[in-house]
Amino acid sequence: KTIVIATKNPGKAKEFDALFSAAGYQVKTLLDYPEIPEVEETGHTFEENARLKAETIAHLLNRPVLADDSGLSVDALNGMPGVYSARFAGEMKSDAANNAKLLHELTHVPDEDRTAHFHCTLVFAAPEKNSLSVSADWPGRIGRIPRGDDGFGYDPLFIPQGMEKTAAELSRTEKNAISHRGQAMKKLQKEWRTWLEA
Ligand code: ITT
Ligand code: NA
Repeated sequence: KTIVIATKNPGKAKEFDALFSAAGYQVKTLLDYPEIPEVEETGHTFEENARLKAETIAHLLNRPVLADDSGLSVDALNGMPGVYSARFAGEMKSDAANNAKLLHELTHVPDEDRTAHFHCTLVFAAPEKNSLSVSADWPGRIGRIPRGDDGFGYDPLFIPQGMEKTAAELSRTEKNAISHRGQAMKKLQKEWRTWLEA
């Protein structure tokens, strides 16, 4: 039993691996389907982009596909980078460059104004079915120095609410238990097997 995750981001894929392998499913990603063309993220919301990725690729592969569109919204930046999180510093998509740009933009922002949240929307699409969609947020604040080697993306700068550690200092299990993606998966978990196996 296989579920295709419509992502080329290995950091995301690893988090889904843990979540689906517990249910006896094997996770594949777009890295296993090099023939699938890039789906341009032309939407203005996480929901639109996740739906676009999931439904386009489910149609191309004629099998169930889960897409994740996620990002970081920083209050002092009016919600940026938001849906532009992956390409904040440019199309080259380096996590280090994105983190450096974020720190630079927040240089003069005091600690109490560095609040932010991660958002995750998951859309599960399958041939002949209406897609399932769930979302969740993870509140926190942006630190001043990157810390930690686990996780991916903005994790070394994101300090979850009520914690001192950054998200990159949490183990994958600890992060999944509380993150935007973990919470969205928990919502999906209530519905996806009945939906998929019906
Ligand atoms: P795919 O479209 O191939 O899935 P992507 O990285 O382009 O990969 P998104 O458009 O959803 O995916 O961008 C999400 C970006 O938001 C991601 O590149 C990170 O920079 C950031 N992000 C999302 N979830 C995160 C998390 O759990 N920890 C740290 N950063 C995260
Ligand atoms: Na993206």
